[in-house]
Amino acid sequence: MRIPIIAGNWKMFKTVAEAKDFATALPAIEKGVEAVVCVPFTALSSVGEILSRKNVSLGAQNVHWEEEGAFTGEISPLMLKELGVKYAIIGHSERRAYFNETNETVNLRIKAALKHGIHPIVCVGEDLQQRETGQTKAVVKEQMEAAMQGISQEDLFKFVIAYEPIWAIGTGKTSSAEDANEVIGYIRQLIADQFDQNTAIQVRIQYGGSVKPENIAGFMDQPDIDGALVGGASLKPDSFAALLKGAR
Ligand code: G2H
Repeated sequence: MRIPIIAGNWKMFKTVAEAKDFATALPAIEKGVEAVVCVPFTALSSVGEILSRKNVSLGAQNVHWEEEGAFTGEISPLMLKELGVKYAIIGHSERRAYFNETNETVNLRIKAALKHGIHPIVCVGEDLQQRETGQTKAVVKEQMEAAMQGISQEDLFKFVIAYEPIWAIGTGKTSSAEDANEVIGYIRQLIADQFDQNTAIQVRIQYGGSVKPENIAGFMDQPDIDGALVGGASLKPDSFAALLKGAR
């Protein structure tokens, strides 16, 4: 039985004061769905406790693979752990596109997160040109195989995968729920190929890309979709609460 998981990805939005306002205004989350908010690093220490009182887990948007060192501008898994971070988004398409994130560094970051008890939310997905030229499955296969490189079955259970077609991110365009389910079913097959069917049916896989309260139910109705990674619509407490309601 996979518990649905809705993760907000605030990206580079909200000052500490705004993050606290959000956390304070959010109603307590009822059972039946797991809620996560991945906030900017600056807000982690101020909102973690307020969110935990509302049954919402704290997430980060990236993590480096070393515990410390001369890596200006990066954040270490030790630092995140100290602040109570439970999840970290790894390999978001914006990191891949603008900050030279590769399948190899994604794998390194995943391993570092797991070593420190942080659950990776691993993002995969194709761009528009890849979709239009029929490469969706090949792209996702390469990303998934690299992400799972050297990962034990026990650690794979700690993964959350987010399938985010890049052309649907922040554009208002969504993949149809059926198309998203087909790719997510394929991701499950890739996990089965690497491990086994029993492992594949236990891993939670989200859809991401312009998810909002009005369309969440359609995705959640699909058999292979276990939740959503949500950007824009996670920024307001009432909208985030509505997403959680729609996912139960
Ligand atoms: C995809 C998503 C969150 P949005 O990036 O990861 O953002 O919901 O704004 O499309």
